[in-house]
Amino acid sequence: MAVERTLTILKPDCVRKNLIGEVTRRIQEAGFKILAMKLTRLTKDTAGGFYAVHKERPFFGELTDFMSSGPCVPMILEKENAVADFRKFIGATNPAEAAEGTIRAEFADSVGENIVHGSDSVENGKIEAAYFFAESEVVANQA
Ligand code: 3AN
Repeated sequence: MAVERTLTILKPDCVRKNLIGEVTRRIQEAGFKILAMKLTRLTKDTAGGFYAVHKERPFFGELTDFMSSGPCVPMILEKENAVADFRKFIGATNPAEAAEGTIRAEFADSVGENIVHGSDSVENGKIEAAYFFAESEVVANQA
């Protein structure tokens, strides 16, 4: 299996619930290496840019309001098979359908406020990582 990178965001609900530490601990314990992370706050416009593929969806306004409602913590993660493994680790988009023991099953309130984002492909992960981080902020060599 190939070593991949994925982009996660600990969303504003994760930050509001004081879960930055707990979720980060679980991410590391599951074997994901953090190559970059920061606390930042999206505006409605920058949230709209990040979720541009969902622009025509009925929940776009709700999604961008929520994602700009407070600080969030984007991270670039690295691991073998990172994209699929991270999506498995966080669980289904709708927490009611998320498998037991996953981040969303345990901590998320709704399909809109679901604690974490995870890239859906290596390709999109690259685009999403570049949305938050300059190359100089990515600590690839941790030896
Ligand atoms: P995922 O983040 O699990 O890949 P997507 O790509 O289907 O899910 O949706 C992007 C984001 O849009 C989700 N993280 C979720 O917070 C939000 N979202 C998806 N469906 C809805 C919905 N029906 N109502 C509100 N927000 C939604």
